This record gives sequence, structure tokens and C-alpha cells, in this order.
Amino acid sequence: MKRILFLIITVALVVFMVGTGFSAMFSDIETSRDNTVTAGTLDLKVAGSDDPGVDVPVRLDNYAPGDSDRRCWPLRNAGTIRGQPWFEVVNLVNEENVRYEPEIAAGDISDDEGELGNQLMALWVWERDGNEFSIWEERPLNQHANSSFGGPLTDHPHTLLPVLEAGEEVLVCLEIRFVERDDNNLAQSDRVRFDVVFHLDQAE
Ligand SMILES: [Ca+2]
Ligand SMILES: [Ca+2]
Ligand SMILES: [Ca+2]
Repeated sequence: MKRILFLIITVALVVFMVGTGFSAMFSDIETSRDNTVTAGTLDLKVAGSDDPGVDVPVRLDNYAPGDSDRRCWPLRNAGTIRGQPWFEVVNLVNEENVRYEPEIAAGDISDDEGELGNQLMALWVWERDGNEFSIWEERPLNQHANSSFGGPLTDHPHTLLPVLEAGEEVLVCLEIRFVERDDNNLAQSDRVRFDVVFHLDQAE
């Protein structure tokens, strides 16, 4: 009985081997060699620079009611993959400097806080190829503090900055207008400081 079982298994094995390629028929093989995966790069340059060497274009001195100026930051994707730029305004501080006689006469009673940031109207735009798009409506500079702009998840996403392909650039500009109003004297010699932090995030 064992012998018959052994014979059956042997015959079955031979039939299986012949049926699955142990026979000497025609065949062919090719190899795709050196497959690799390499990570791309995402590298933001602001006016061609990286931290801590990024330019500070907003240095408006002796600003007076009626003055208006626009300063721009060129943002470039120096990496190899596409990225979504956005930015935020942080560390905004209203400095009083000295309270001069006209400020006191106008009713400035706060020694530790300036009034200029409320009298400057600020407007963010982006420019490319001679076209200009508003990023956020004109508002007092103080209202831009601790806000983010231009990205799909930012506080003010109503106009997105354009996605930057590798090597592409966009100009982000801030227009600052010193409005004329009755209480301008409160802001004599005052100074507003702020930082603008630019981001570039990987885009779809
Ligand atoms: Ca960089
Ligand atoms: Ca004050
Ligand atoms: Ca003041």
C-alpha cells in the first residue's frame, strides 16, 4: 500500500514539474537596472537671500501725513518642486519714542505706546508680469499684526499667492499710506516695527 502511494506521489511530482517550467522551451529575460528615488528640494529665496541675510525693504523715515510708498519682496522658489508661498506679519510694536510737545497737546497720554500704527493704512498686493492683485483690503497697519496671508489655510486667504514652479518668482508688496486726520499729531516721532515671515510649502 505504501509503495503504491509512493509511486502515485512521484508521478504527480513529475507531471507538476514538467507543467511548471522545468522543461527546456524558449524563454527570454530583461532587467531594468538602477531604479532610484531621489528627494526634490523646496528652497525659498527672498530677494535672492536666506536668513539671516534677508533684506529689509521697509525703512520709511520722516514719514508724514499724505505720504504713500510701496516696498516689495521678490519671492523665488529656488528648489526643484512646486511650492505655495504665504506670509505672516508678526512682532508688530508701536514705539512712542519721545512724547513731543505737539503730541502732548493733542492728548497723547501714553508713554509706552505709540499711535502711528493706527494712522498708517496698509495694503498687501502681489505682482507678476505687470499685473497686480490685492491680497487683503487696505486696513490700519495695526490690524495686520499676527495675521497670515496668501495661502489656502491662512487668516486671509481671499487671494492666494500663485503656486511657484521650480525657478519661478513673485513680487509681494506692501503699500503704506499715512492718512491725514485730525489726530495726526498724536503720532509725531512714533515708530512702528514689524517682521514679515515668508513661507513656501510643498504644493500639489
Ligand atoms: Ca532658503
Ligand atoms: Ca502714546
Ligand atoms: Ca505718540
